[in-house]
Amino acid sequence: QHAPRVAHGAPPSTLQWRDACQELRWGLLATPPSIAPKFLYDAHGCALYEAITTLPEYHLPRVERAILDRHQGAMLQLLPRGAELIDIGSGDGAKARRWLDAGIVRRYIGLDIAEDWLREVLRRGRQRYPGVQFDGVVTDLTWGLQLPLPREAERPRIFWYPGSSIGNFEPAAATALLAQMRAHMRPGDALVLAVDGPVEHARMVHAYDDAAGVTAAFNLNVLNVVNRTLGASFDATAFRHRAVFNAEASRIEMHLVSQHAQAIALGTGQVLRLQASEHIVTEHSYKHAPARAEQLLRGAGFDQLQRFGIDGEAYGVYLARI
Ligand code: AVJ
Repeated sequence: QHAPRVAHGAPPSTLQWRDACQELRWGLLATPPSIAPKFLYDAHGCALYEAITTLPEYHLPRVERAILDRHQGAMLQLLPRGAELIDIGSGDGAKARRWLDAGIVRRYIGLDIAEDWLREVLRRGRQRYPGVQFDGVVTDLTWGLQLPLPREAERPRIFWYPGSSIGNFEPAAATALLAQMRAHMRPGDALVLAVDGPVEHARMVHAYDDAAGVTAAFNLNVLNVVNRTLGASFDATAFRHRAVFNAEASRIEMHLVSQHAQAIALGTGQVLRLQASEHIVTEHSYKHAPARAEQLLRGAGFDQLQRFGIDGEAYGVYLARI
């Protein structure tokens, strides 16, 4: 197999942010002020997120593993062999190993915003699975799916989007992203998508506001990212982490609540003024009940859907085909 190729997904030319600074400034000066969740994931943020995934309160990864362990055999019956596996948000690469170990993958294509992590995943993968071609695309999914691949693949395709990260997209944007995956698929191909659903209120809130304060540190760290990116002057000690469940929208919202009236220089001449208890939104994490998850997938053009779950849990792993 040849050495991994790493492409860069470019943003579409129209109506897009010129750069991260412009996007951050635009969000911070909006009402309510917001910071897109992708900015949570600098090196320190990635390490904190890894720590979140091992917290007792953050049940999502455990439930997802239980579902996949229970149903992997049934899913393998439905997945193509000799496939191209497109790992959406490859992260540390660990979640794709289940499919690589099952021997159904001939080519792996990792998509991630973090180039260093992606290169490391490709390097290790190539060592561990010598029969598989490893390639990657450095890309920001909030720009849409930048997939420099022919729509007509030589091999069957599996899109793998675990972790319920689709929940960070507003529902219309989630459907649009899934439709872009659909456009790269043919009959026989599959999308395997994990979607978290609503559970008991306290359980949801604690999952995003843990006793050890790891999620609080993760959320507050985004202010360091903004300071570095813009040359802004946020004081993280002047904010408090808050997680609320917005029942009407069925989403967890992470906020940074201003502890007193303050004026923050954004490093561009612009100033953000916040009153005490005003907040900045840093994340929406949608909790889609099965009917809503299926609606997202059908809206994106998938009409063969299978849901895999476990009793008593709202988390679903969906296998969608066209
Ligand atoms: C990575 C988007 C799936 O929404 O549960 C975890 C991120 N935020 N704790 C989620 C997150 C706070 C996570 N996703």
